Amino acid sequence: MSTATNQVVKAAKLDKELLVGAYRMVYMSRRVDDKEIQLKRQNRAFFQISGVGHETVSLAAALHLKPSYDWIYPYYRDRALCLQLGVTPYEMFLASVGAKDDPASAGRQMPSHWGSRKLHIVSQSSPTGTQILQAVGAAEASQYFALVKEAAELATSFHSDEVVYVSLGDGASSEGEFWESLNWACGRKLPVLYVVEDNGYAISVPVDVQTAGGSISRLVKSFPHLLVLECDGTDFPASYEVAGKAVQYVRQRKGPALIHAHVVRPYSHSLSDDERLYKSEEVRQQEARRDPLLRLGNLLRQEGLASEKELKDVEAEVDGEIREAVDQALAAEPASPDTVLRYLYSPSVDPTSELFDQPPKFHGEPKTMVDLINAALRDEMARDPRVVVFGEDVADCSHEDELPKVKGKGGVFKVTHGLQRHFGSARCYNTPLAEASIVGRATGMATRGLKPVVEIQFFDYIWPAMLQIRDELTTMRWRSNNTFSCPIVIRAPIGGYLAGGAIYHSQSGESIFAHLPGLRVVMPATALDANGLLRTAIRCDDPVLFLEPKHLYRQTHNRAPYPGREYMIPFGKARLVQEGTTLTMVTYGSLVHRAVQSLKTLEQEGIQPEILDLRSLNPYDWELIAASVKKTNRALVLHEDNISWGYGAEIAARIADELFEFLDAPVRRLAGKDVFVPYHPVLEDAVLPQPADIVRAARELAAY
Ligand SMILES: Cc1ncc(C[n+]2csc(CCOP(=O)(O)OP(=O)(O)O)c2C)c(N)n1
Repeated sequence: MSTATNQVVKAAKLDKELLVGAYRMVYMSRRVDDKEIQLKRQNRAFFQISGVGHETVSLAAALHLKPSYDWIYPYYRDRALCLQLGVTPYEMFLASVGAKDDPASAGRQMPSHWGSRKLHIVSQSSPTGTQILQAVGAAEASQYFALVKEAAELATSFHSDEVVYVSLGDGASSEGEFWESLNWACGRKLPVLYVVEDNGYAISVPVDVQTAGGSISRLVKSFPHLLVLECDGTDFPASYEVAGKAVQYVRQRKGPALIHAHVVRPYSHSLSDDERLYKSEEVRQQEARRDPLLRLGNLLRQEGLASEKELKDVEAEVDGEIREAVDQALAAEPASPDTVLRYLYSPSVDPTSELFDQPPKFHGEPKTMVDLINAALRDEMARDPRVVVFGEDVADCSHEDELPKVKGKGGVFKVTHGLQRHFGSARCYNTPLAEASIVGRATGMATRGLKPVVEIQFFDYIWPAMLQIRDELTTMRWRSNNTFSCPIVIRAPIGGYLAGGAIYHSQSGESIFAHLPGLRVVMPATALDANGLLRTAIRCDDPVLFLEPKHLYRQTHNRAPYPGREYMIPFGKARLVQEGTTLTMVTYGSLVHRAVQSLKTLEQEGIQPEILDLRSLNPYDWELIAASVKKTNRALVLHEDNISWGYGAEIAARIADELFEFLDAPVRRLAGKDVFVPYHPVLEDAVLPQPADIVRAARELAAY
């Protein structure tokens, strides 16, 4: 043991009880890994990734955190942290074998993908680094609860000195989301404790190749308010001391802290990896000498804090506990195959139900879609203090001292205008130009019971948030077997027909999102529907992508008077725009009005189309589609998005499949061409479907 460590032991008054307890935990963590490796080799577990080499720093952090009080976003190496916080070896083995009673996921996720509602360990996924922005969101929720007392009163758990822990590997610190998270956490002085567990490798990539200069702590030192501490994470006393300082700094609300802990990874990356392929024997032996279990045992013996016998007794006791836990887990029932579809959506709040079918109580003059979306946001923010609005440019004016002197921005389309002025800067604010950050943080906030309604400025720029949407937002409830959820609303202006929008301000792409299980996708075509559907989106318990065809924002043809504070439209209910007998047009968004524009010509030719506006794309109103096609025997699916692999392909396939015997003609589709929306209006017109194209397609179908 080094003299430095010796001094730390003395200075920190690390007593025997603490150190022997730590040894017990590190040993337990190690043996659970060893046992799981054995189970994998016996084909009774199906994956293994270990926490070996990371145990002491992980444990040291846990010893300073409070279970069921602080919020924890660990990564897969944090077995020792989870054990210390209260996850049992039995529960870990339930995850190894994929048992029905596995509290983390009921057999849906790989082992070491931690999750415990009771202990505030938020369900973890596999993408490296996605947990970081969510942790920052959870810390932002903490700050929000401190500012908005009425929201705090509704929180399931809030403590003014709580800490949000998040860990990651050295490799994950290369993800852009890590840097986005630091920018906001430091800018807002959020209570986040980052632990970078640097084992020198990301699978086979060494840290000097991974990170400029080879040291993440050196790179982050200039972030304001960030306490940066570095330690040997295989040295328990050193790790314990550093973790104590960092947790205290965060509890005292001085800002976020980051511990850069140097650890080792002697068991290869996972059981699917063999590190001998890229690490020499010499390097491996150097690492083996830093084994945290070995070091802690040596410290105890050398300091005379525990005899060989005492340590052996501890080990024997743990071995017995593990044997019992594994036997029990092996006897546990696997999850039943008929549960696989369970918990994609909220089991308690059904947005397709009558509860969400509330009639309008009109008053005032007709208003545009922008006005009525704004009205719904105002109503919902007034109704529930947990509704919070953020995004790029959504506030009126970030600098509050300037606010009385200006009219206010309120979004590039003015949809959120006046919300900051009315509800205050805590409830409507601008955030950095970083879409993953917007969605990732919102996800973390929603996990803590807030209802973020965030704006992606243009649908064309939703892609940086795609990993958060596809791998986090949509999976959270399902992967945690309904123990965590994140019902946020993402509003995004979408589509073309505005002229001049070109490739990056006019695209559609809803089918990509409708394809994702776990996400509700809505696209209104009128001001009234936008108002009623947004209220449903905010009050429902599922994540919703709320797509606003921006071309329709200020059109006079779709205006309506304000329908009152309780007006709601259930999801999955189409609107019958026009009754007809010749053919059924199934459409939504900007093509609804274009379909209506085709009516005059078609009716002159004796063709009477029935027009359905789907309004919500997932779920969608199959009942009304089927009833209409059974009546008209012909179907034309219309949308603005590219035709190939588009939303219409699914609808057309289902009509062909389930209504074949009712059809007198093939199911036809008319949609945007398979190319990007160009800048010049003549070119844009050539790409997007026009009323004349609809007339032609309907005429051909009627004549078939
Ligand atoms: C976004 C993403 N890219 C790639 C992977 C595959 N992958 C899993 S772990 C890993 C290396 C992670 O290294 P590091 O962050 O240093 O953590 P360590 O495993 O070394 O503790 C990679 C590339 C992934 N899970 N997620």
